[in-house]
Amino acid sequence: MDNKKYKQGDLLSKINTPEDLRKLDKTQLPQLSKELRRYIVDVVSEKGGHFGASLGVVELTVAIHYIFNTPYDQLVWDVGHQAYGHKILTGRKNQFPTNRKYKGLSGFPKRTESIYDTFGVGHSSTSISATLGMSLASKIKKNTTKQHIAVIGDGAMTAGIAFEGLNHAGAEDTNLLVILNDNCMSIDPAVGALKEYLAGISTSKIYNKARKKAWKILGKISKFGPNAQKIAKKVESGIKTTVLGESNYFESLNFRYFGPIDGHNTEHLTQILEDLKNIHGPKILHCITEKGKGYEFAEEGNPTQWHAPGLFNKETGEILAPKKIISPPKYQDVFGETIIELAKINNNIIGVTPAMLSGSSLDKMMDEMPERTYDVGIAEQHAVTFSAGMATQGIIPFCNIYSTFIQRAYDQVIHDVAIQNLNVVFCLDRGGLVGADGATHHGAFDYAFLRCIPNLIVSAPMDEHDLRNLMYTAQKKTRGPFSIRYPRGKGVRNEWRNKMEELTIGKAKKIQVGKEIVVLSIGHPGNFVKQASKKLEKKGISIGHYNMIFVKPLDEKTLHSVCKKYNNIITIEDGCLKGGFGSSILEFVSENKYSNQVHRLGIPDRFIDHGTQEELWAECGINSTAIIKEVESIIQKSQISQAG
Ligand SMILES: Cc1ncc(C[n+]2csc(CCOP(=O)(O)OP(=O)(O)O)c2C)c(N)n1
Repeated sequence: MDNKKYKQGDLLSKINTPEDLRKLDKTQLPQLSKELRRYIVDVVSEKGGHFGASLGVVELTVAIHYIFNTPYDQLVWDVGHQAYGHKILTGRKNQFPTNRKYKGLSGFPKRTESIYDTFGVGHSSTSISATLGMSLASKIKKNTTKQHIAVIGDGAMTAGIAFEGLNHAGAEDTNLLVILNDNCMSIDPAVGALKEYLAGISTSKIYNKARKKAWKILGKISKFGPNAQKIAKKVESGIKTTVLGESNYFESLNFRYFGPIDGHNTEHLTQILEDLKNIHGPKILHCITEKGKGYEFAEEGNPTQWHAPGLFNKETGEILAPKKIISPPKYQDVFGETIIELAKINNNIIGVTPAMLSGSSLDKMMDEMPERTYDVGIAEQHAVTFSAGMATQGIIPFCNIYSTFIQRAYDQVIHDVAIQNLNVVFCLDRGGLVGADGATHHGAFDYAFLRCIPNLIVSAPMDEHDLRNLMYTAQKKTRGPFSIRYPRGKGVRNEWRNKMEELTIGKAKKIQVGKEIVVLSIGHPGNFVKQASKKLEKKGISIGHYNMIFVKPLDEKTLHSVCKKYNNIITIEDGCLKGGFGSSILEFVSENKYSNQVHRLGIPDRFIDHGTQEELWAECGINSTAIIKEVESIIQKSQISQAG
């Protein structure tokens, strides 16, 4: 790992923990924020990672750690992609350049990494529930001094679980502060009615005028001693009922709503946070921030692009790998182009994404056919049931969800789609090991948790042509639920726009015939098998290979002939070994009383951290080297046993 030292600035260089930060004078906080921001720009431009969100919360991060007694006070970052400043201020400054690298810091807060990371995150919208849990635990322990703070974005606030947390928290008398970090953006522009509502509050002139006056009084409430609570309540309800009426969303859930305030003003932020410390019960502080704040190219550019821009030239703002179709293309782009092609010939097709418009490349369809493309917010459960509703009316939704995020909607897949045998096409992007996002984001479990669901077709393409053919097949006739799972990153073909053809459901493709050993692959690892067999051929070893395409239904006819022809079957999948594709082959062999040896390659039974996909595949034994090793070991063992 390269050990380049990054400049830290006079103040930042002296800060290792929030305790050091608290020794600063309040007037030094803007300078510290500047240095922190510059350090993030310097490192992320050269090392990659999430970007705009962390820059947007620099002042908020400094203010929270300055005012609250972390780690005693419990701070939870929602999603955690914006927590780089937090990591740097909480003992990980010098390791920050290893962020998201193999064996380096995780890109998200992680309990095993730091005592300041109170809750592991990565998937969104958990912060309110988790913090409420912590605050009620404090109550059970009769601890009335501990503060519990959730920082959640306006995008994350669109998820059902965030509402569930608010709903519960509003009915509990605990010491909970929710800081709503409102930058009007998810990864793509925020969507939905809540966005309109928040924009309404933020721009209401009468409200803001009244609020400013009220804050002047509220700023002094801590000096009112025992009467502080009463006075604060009076002032707030004064402005809220006159200006917002009874309709304040958060107030109606029994939260006390403060704001909106400028989330980039450390003086104001620290003053308000100090005041809020003295107000008991569930409260929400609405902060307005700007994604990419303080880095002119991000401020002026496209915030979606600056969410996670990859490497860039910090002086010129040039993004080194701009988003365009490359060759071979990314699987997501093949999906994004193909759905448009299909939607042009089939009027019933629509596209659905829960907040991953550009990540799934469904933004292409949104540009071309906005009336047939739905970004429903960070709401995977809703995306699935909404698609189910559409399907009852003969529409064919292509519901694109990252493999890891469909875990959120498991019941909806079973209850709302599969039981009713509805024709929803699940396009599961980022299947398998995804790389730098790590354990929270690997799409490791989908084969295992989908293949046990009746009615559901479970498939995975080996390359771009398979993907296009599967998409074509899924909409060609009504077949019930159909899942197509593909990996993060590039495919393998420069010429990928084949003339699409209908596949036979549950039919494997024979790639080559071999002698003793056959490899059954599902999905993109089939390409590793191709590489391995070329190398093995040079050593005079010939292996059979089938690209199974379908995990369910399995191609039983092919499997019977495979079991009769080959003694040794190697299975390979970029998915968990427990219960996955290889397990389905073991079941087949056992249930049909064959005596083949089945050797499974795939993700072992533990959570895999972050790194490049290549590093992680190597760690798990999902690559051509692992296949060659397995083949040679089988040969060696069988020769030994033959000799014996
Ligand atoms: C359940 C889930 N779905 C999707 C994502 C992908 N994702 C990561 S960050 C993000 C946007 C979050 O927006 P917001 O909370 O407003 O934070 P911001 O980036 O604007 O600061 C999304 C959709 C996720 N992490 N978790």
